[in-house]
Order: sequence, then C-alpha cells, then structure tokens
Amino acid sequence: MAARRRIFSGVQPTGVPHLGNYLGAISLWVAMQAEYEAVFCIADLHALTTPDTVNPAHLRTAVRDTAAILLASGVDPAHAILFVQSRVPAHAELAWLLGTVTPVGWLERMIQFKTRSAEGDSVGAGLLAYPVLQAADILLYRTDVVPVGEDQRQHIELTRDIARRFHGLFGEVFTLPEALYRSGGARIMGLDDPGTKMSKSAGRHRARHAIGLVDSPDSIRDVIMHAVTDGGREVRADDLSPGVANLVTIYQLLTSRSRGEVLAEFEGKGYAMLKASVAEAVISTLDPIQQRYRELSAEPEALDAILDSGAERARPLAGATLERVKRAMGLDAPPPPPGARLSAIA
Ligand code: AQP
Repeated sequence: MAARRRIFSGVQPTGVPHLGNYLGAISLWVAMQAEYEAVFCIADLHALTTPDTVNPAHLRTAVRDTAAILLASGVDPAHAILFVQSRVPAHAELAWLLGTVTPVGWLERMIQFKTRSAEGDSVGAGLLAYPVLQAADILLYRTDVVPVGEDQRQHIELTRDIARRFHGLFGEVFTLPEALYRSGGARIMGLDDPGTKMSKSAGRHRARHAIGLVDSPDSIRDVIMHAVTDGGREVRADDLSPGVANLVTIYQLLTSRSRGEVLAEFEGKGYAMLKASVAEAVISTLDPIQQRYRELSAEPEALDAILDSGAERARPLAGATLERVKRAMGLDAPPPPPGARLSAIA
C-alpha cells in the first residue's frame, strides 16, 4: 500500500484563534487529518516575534488555550500529531542552518516583515528570520501539502525557494511542499475593515475586528451586526462590496453551500437580514466547539499529556531530517581514518 502523503500546518499562540483561522486553516486540517499523515504545530517560537505576547505567563496560557481550541474544533490526536514547536529543538536548529543559505533580500521582501516592521519602533532580528523558521517547520516533516490561509502564499513560496537553493548547494534532502487553500474562503477579512485580513494581533487593538472562537453569542451578534459594509442597503449579487462579499463568504463556508445558492437566498434582501443569518450560523457552528473547549480547559493535565505525546512523536520525524541535512552540509562526525584503532586514539 502506498504511504500516505503528509500534511503539516501551524498556528501561533498569539491569542484566541478567530473565525478566519477556523475557516481558512483549522477546519481544513480537521477535514484532511484522516486521509493524510497529519502534523500540527502550536508555533510558540514564532509567537515570540509578536511584542504583545512576550509575557511568559500569557504565552503559557495561550499555548494551552490554543491546544484546547484545536482539539475542540476536531483535531484528533488519534489521527494527528499535535505538538508545541519549542518542545522539538530540531525546529530552531534547522532554522539556523537554512538561515545560512537564505539571502537577506528574500526576507526583506516579505510582506509580513514589511508591514510589521513599519508598525513597530524596534524590530527584532527574529521578525526578519521568521519565514526561515517557518520553512524549517515545514521541511523538517518532509511535508507534501501545507493547508493554510491565503495570507501564507508568499511564505510557502519562500519555503520552496529555500529548499531549492539548499538542494543546489548540498544535494536533494527535502520534499518540496505544495500549499493548499480553502477554495473560495482562504482569506477572511476584518469585520471592521474588509480591506485587511482578520488577524489575532489586529483583534487585540481593534474593537469589532474579529470573532474569537470562544466569544459569547451576544458578542458575536454585536460584531456581525456592526460589520462594515457600504452605503447601500440591499444585497445585489452583481455588485458586492468587499464587506458584503466577506459576509457572504463566511455564510457560504459555514453552511457548506455554493456561492450561487447563498446569493440567490439573499438577493434583494437587506444587509441586516444577511448579517442576522451570518450571526446565527456562526453561533451554531461555534456552540459545540465552545462546549468542548470548556471541558478540555478544565483538564489541563490531560491537555499537557496530549502535547507531551505529540512532541514525542514529532521528535524522531524531525530528527531524521535534521540528521540528513547535517550530513549533507558536512556537520556529521567524520568517519575514522582507514586502519585507525580505537586504542591508538585513546
Ligand atoms: N483572515 C484569515 N483568513 C483565512 N485564514 C487565515 N489564517 C490567519 N488569518 C486568516 C490562517 O490561520 C492559520 C494560523 O495563522 P496565524 O496563527 O498566523 O494567525 P493570525 O491571525 O494571522 O495571527 P497573528 O498573531 O495576528 O499574526 P499576524 O499578525 O502575523 O497576522 C494560518 O494558516 C493562516 O493562513
């Protein structure tokens, strides 16, 4: 029987995951985990590049909360390896090795670096090197497919470029990964500004930007009923503004219907009706996830045990690739010279 292809993906513990994370990535992971060999990572080393989360107590809590949300959303440790990035040291080690073959110009061109460095007054080297660590995450597991939101397109391309460059210098070691996006909904936009993607970091500073997966029904209704649309009043299928299109996308994904069906349902109806339907679809999707999240959160030891076992399973996979990389680069111990006797060395 042919070996199953492997998927790898991650989420940063930078706050409570939001509807964009769920629709763009997490729900895709859950749908794929039975068919593929699945490896999912809580990327705490990446989170350290987000200044607001450089608080040890917050980070520890966020790691557990993120684990609980992923499990509550359907990530199943019986199918998937779920682990915390810093618990598998090969990630940091491979990132260093790949950094030595990655031109700085490639990193300076990354949109995420340009945006985030323009926002902060002090930029850590980690923010620049972030995509190299992400490349290490993916390449360590000889990943075939990376299910991600569309915001990660440039990062996956860079991962492939770094792998190709490494191969040119040292020979073939890695599998070249393909990105996989959720069709029609790989980028959910902010509800306060449909021009920017929904993100955890923006959600910390902007009211009514995102819907957190554990937000209360009242809060969800409030955010969606205030979602920015446009000057019109009714849905016109042939002229959707970005804000209305975003609501249609959310509804379509949550109800597993085609865009055409959703547009036919709301054509000529007021925005308030569309918003009310979206709010109820979000609430009913999140209700079982929230119940399970509360149960899981009440048992931190059980969560820790799942993460411990995930790291145990991830380490040998990552270690095998790291060994191949080190051998290719000449970092393995040299073989003893022919005829050398141990007693002569001692
Ligand atoms: N708006 C989105 N729509 C669809 N998919 C999304 N993802 C993120 N935002 C959207 C996907 O979710 C996975 C985890 O990404 P992340 O942890 O980097 O999420 P974030 O919300 O982008 O996190 P931050 O902390 O706010 O980071 P920055 O500030 O860097 O954006 C990924 O697969 C991602 O594509």
